[in-house]
Amino acid sequence: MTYQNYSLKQLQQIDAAHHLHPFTDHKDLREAGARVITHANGPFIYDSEGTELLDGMAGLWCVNIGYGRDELAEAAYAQMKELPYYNSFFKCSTPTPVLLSKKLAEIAPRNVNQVFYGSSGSEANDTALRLVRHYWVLEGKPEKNRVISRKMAYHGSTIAGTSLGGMDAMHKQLNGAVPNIVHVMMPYAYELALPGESDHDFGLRAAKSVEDAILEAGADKVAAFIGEPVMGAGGVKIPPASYWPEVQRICRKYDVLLMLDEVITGYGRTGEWFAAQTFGIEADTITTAKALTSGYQPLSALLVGDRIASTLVEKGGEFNHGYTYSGHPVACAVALKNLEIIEREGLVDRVRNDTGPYFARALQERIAGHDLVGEVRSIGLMGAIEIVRDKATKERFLPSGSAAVAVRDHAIANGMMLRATGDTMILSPPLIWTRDTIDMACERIGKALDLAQADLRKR
Ligand code: PXG
Repeated sequence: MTYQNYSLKQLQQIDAAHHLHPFTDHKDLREAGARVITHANGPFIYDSEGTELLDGMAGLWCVNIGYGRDELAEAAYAQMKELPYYNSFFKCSTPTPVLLSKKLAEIAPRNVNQVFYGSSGSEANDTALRLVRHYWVLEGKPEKNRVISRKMAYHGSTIAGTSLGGMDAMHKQLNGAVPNIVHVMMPYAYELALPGESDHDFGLRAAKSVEDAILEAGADKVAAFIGEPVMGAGGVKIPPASYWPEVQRICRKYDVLLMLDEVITGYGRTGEWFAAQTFGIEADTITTAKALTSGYQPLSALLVGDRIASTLVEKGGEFNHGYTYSGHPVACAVALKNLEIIEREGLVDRVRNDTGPYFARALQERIAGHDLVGEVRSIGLMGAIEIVRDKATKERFLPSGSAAVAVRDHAIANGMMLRATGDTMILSPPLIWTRDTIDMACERIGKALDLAQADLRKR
């Protein structure tokens, strides 16, 4: 690779001069210089200086089968030689999206049998929003066009994704969202449950906020509810068991479509192929991306339930929507190989029966007791650690988010890549992690917590 002719300083200077990064303060970045990741293998990533880091984030919630898989590179190479690109517009198709769609219909919940492709989670959510609104137009109810989402939801960064999402900082910069999207409370018991309120009751109350929003707008005006089964970027917020069944009951009662965003939870993360299966949810659309290819190629798949798909077919007429790269043959070839590897290695079952429960126990037994930790929680291989100043009162350190950044910085210095979001550390490792890898991670995180605590005491 030609980058080897450049020093880290040179790469950082060129990066600062020419490369605008996502979700980045470019003034800060210029001062600090980017960390340049150059290669990776299995569960480890390496920077330009040769530092090895255990990747606790699977890239960005996506590299589920780990790094360095020759089989995926070979699948891409073979497909590029045979047919690098052809479109799937104008009654054309290519073989790999056809076969991938069949595979996805096999592993998806029973009521889901159709797939619409894009290149990112944001695009797939754009498709989902267009599709549910189009559905109600086809059903003769064009006024049923509002969507209910949740505060702190993350549904991507395009205008539709940002509008569906519930991140205040993003909405402020949007300065004018897609209309008719409202945001209700999130099912986050740690901060929002009332004193003495059980998890069960809190889950029902959070679900009730969905019903309240439907009633306020009028059921004949509400197209759909959208939610991440477990809120990811918002801080791995795992809803109480009572939440999803109640949300589903409410959606059915008022004939409101249920849209799941499984961009993070899809393809094994919660110990089933999809979190819809973990929580027993029957959804009308399921947005997926990321681990569909383990991040080796950009690809998203909007899984479309029978109710919407059959209306599209029965009513006919063109759905005026699609992307140049919808069903990209190379990305789909890579996805097929990725799903084959997940199956062959039994990674979903391993998360459900072995590493998921082991991860939960390890966080509980080795991290939860630390003075800085208010709560740990996990589902499958997806976890959160709440950083607090006072365990009993849940008081946070000020300024907000600073303690979690201190933990993260010490973690990275100790060979562990994990992320801070607000005052929460989040973990989403590759599904190839074993019990030994989990032990290694807990040891490094424990050390980072100790070192951060020493710093915070000095402040
Ligand atoms: N939905 C969900 C639930 C996501 O997590 C998207 C949609 C958008 O996908 P694309 O492929 O358009 O990025 C995501 C993406 C973070 C972080 O900081 C998370 C995401 C993206 C960027 C940063 O945790 N998730």
